[in-house]
Amino acid sequence: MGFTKILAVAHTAPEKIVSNDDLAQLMDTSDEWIRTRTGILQRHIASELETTTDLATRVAEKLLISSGIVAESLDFIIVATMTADTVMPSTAAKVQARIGAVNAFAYDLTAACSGFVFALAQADKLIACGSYHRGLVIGAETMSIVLDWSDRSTAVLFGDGAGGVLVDDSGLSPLILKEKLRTDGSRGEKLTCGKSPLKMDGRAIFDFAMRDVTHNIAEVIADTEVDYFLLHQANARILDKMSRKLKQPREKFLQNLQDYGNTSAASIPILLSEMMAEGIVHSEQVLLLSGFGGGLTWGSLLVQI
Ligand code: 4VN
Repeated sequence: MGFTKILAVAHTAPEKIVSNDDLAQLMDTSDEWIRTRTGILQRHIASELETTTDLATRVAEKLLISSGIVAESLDFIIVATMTADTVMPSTAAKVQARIGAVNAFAYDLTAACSGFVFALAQADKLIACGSYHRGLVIGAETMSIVLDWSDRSTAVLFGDGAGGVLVDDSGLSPLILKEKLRTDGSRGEKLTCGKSPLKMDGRAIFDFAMRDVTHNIAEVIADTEVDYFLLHQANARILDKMSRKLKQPREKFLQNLQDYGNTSAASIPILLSEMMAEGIVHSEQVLLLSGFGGGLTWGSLLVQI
């Protein structure tokens, strides 16, 4: 009956790893180009049998095991994804069935790379309203399904994976100290996916991240001392430039995109889970989570986990 609290974090990725050199066999690119322009060294790619639902379910199972909570006690499941296996039923509904969360309502949230941030903000409000006490917030993607493998400007950037958190209402103080979620549908055409494979105006999205997202982060942090920045893992050069623009040490911008590429809605929860497992991120710290991408959507949460 208190504030939202993160009780468990978990992540997973397909076993198959594809290196930059592997990609250079398939298209006219090189490890040198990908590494220097993006910071990405490898990505995980789903096998033909592995779906977004499989990845999301694996995260859900890990969250239940590590928290010792039974599926029947969950009140909601939100899966942030832009690569649902089917539009209907939703990924979240399939996860609900697979884990036996018979008392949970479940739905997918589509906000591209901002999906996890939007979903966590929403879960916090579900808990704040007092009607729901426990739930899962998962970001899960098989970007490999929606890529144009003949387009070297996008195919090298993305990867597959899933991450998530189990939240309940046992917090003694607010999880979210400040938030600001944004959308500009008028620039939606700069990054599209759906009826045809993913297409991106790289220059426009890069500029959007540098201008609008940096401004949004600055607004949310104001003069708060932030321990770590967990930003959408799109491109290491973005993180370099943002740290300079925000006048924050680059070491505070956690990064794992070298191992995963851009996993869209999964990138922030995978990063959070890895950094907590390594003991770099822990409770009491103040974190800035920021997602940004298709829609265009963007948003930042200042959280104390
Ligand atoms: C946020 C961003 C990106 C993104 C945009 C451009 C870009 C990633 C363009 C220039 C190219 C290297 C790659 Cl900032 C994507 C998303 C979508 O999740 C969100 N890379 N690049 C070069 O020539 O250096």
